[in-house]
Amino acid sequence: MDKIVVLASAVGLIGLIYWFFLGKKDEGGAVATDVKIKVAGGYSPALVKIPAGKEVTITLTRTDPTDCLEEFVIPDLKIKRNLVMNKDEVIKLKISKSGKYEFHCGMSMYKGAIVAV
Ligand SMILES: [Cu+2]
Repeated sequence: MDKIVVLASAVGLIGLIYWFFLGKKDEGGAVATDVKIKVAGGYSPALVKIPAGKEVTITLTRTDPTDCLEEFVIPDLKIKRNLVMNKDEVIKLKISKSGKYEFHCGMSMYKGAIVAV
């Protein structure tokens, strides 16, 4: 009987460890109000988490001369910005409704998303 209890708690603990480490990775990092995204051959990070209902600053820095990356679009928020090479573009926003807001370059080749939680 004791062995079963030990085994059950060991399995439970392993599950908890997996959940803790792997679960977090899937969510794309911690919730932040000051987000920096590098734009070069795509977006890094491509998935950012922000708190819903709070003012958030997103800073985009483009170091890739690819024409199409010049345009940055968040369709659901009606945001469209031109990213000048090596110059920070600051977007301030407040998303009241939690959810996933996708963004992409001018021709939707590169994609990412903002998740408001
Ligand atoms: Cu593109």
